[in-house]
Amino acid sequence: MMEGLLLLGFVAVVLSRVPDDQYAGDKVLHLKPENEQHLQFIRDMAQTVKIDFWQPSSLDLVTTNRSVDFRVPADWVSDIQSRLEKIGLKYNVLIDDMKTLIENQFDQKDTSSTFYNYEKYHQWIEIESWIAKVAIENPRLISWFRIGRSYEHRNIYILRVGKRTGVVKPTIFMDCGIHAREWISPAFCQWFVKEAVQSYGKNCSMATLLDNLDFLIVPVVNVDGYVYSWTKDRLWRKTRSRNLGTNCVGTDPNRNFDAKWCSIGASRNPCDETYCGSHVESEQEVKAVANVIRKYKAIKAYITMHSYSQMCLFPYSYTYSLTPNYKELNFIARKAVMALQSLHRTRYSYGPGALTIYPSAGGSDDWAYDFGIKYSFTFELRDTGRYGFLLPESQIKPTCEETMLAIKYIATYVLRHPY
Ligand code: 0X9
Ligand code: ZN
Ligand code: ZN
Repeated sequence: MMEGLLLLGFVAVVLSRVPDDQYAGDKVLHLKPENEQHLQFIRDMAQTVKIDFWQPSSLDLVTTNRSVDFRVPADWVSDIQSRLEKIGLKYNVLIDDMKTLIENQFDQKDTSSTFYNYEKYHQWIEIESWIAKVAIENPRLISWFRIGRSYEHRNIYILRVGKRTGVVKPTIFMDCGIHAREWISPAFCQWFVKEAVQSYGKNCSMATLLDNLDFLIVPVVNVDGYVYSWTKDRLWRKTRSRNLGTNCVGTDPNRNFDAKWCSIGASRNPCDETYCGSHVESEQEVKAVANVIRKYKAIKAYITMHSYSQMCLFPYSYTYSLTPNYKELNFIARKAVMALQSLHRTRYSYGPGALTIYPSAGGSDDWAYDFGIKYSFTFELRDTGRYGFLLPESQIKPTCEETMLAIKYIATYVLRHPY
């Protein structure tokens, strides 16, 4: 079975790209509402045209001092543009043609390397065989387990990365790919593992971390959604579980954790992007992650990778209240962001989720924190909207390089502050 896995991933994979005219001519507009009439227009549009918020912020967050990005379907573009001009609502065209952008995220030049190309986005079957291969080739540093199965019966894997010492070490849990379309996130988890194995023995700071800590890494949590974002809809966010009484598919895994579930910034409508699910941990993928965290008693930090907006967030998101260790979390986030910025001057903001991005319940970071993991962070990786979820492959390397600095800062901090 293992051999089959390895073979599958390392033959050239023919991409089944998205259906031909999907997203052709769709634009993303950046709106700056200035008065109540503008706000009302945005609310009406969201209702009637089913314009998508480019980011999953909710309608009640649209205010006059906050700009908002909308994806407008091609056949509505001219109508909406003229109506925007009529009411004097200022806007920029953030993305001129979604389809072109979707195609352009893939690097044209073929830079296939002998082992594995970490500067490309990879389909799930490639990532799956990479997981097996990287573990088998680095037995003293890596072991791998299956932590569960997805709704569509795919395996969900975890890699344990760290020097085997025979004693229980403080552990940092990191997951990627909770949201399907945020492709830079799984790419970062893979990059992190690559850095760990390549720099062990060479790079002193990484060796210190791996000698004294374990990392538990889930490269892709929402595997079904990830596959769907490659084959059917590049902008898919949720899981692929079926919902009773509707044709709308999927639950937002980051609204499905047991953290003041569905109380704020989440929807009870299965057709919405932020559907919280039929009950807490209704999603097998969410249950798999939560079960591992419940089982491993040594987890001292939880880190989850998302995109986009360039932020380092920490609890809470389900309430505006600050955590008891707010000062410490804010200090760590500030330092992590400073480390990140030192490489390519990429600017990140940081703070509690509710105040920094938007209030929303049922997220993994809040759940991990309330479970007792006091160092809990959500990263929103590059960029700030130019490409959004469609970040070109040419940005994988700089994004991952700078993010490594933030993660290494947090890991070093955790090592020096045992609890
Ligand atoms: O809304 C989310 O789930 C995250 N943003 S994203 O654009 N990647 O979807 C932010 C999560 C912040 N944390 C919590 N809401 N708990
Ligand atoms: Zn996300
Ligand atoms: Zn660089």
